[in-house]
Amino acid sequence: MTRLKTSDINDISSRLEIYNQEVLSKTGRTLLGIACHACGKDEIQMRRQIESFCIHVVPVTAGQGIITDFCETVTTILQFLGFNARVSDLPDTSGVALAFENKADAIMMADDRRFVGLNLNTRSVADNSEVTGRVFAAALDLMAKGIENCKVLVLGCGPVGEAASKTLLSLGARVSLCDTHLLSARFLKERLSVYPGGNKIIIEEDINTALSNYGYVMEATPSVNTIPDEFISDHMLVTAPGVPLGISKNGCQILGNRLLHDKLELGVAGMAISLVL
Ligand code: 2YH
Repeated sequence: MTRLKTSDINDISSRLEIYNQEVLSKTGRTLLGIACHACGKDEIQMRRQIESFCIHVVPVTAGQGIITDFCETVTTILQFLGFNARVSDLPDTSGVALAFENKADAIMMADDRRFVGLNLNTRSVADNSEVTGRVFAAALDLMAKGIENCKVLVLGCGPVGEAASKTLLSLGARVSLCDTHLLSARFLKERLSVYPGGNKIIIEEDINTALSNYGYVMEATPSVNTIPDEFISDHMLVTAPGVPLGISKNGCQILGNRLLHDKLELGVAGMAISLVL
């Protein structure tokens, strides 16, 4: 699991408007729009609800401790979307207590293993890995103008790839799995076999051969150079929640508008929307 660094996130806040426009031009929807699409929620109805939805973002000192700018950046993303969000004045247990005492609707907090949103009224939990997979799969659906019946290669069979695969199956895509650990792909295929379309999942054992055969790719690995430049075709569409990104700078230029990648924004948007009733 990748632990975010301050250098990964410290320009997110100042670039949110630019990123929102970029996302709009690539998918036809804003950050909020993609998050609503991923959660099956109506954007106009959501807009009305979120301004009164109060989220405390609680710093966590456990494990490797505070990441400078992490809570501030999460809060800025939430405020940009229209939520009533703030960084808690207190960390850890005291911050959680303060959120309850102040009647916040939700908390967001992360340690070294999990980044979660907790709805304090409904007890629902939004897990960053799960929601990120779901949101980037929904974004691929938008970029493809409908992913139904399309072959999609999911690179990485961890929690993000698993959630993405479930969403892609629910959208009617034909999912293929690829992971450097073949057993991870096999176990995931087994888990997904109970979902509609899950019995048709293919495991691709050789990533480079696979890349030549797919126009739609979900890059959900924590590795660099998973999609080498020479395997980027002119029609390939890629959504990439993986950190670090598995595509070179040159590869990003080749893909241009056919690549959607970020380290925090879409995941946080999806978590927040899935917390709202
Ligand atoms: O980056 C992380 C973990 N790798 C969780 C990722 C889940 N997809 N955690 C952030 C830690 C934040 C820190 N405790 C803080 O500043 O509060």
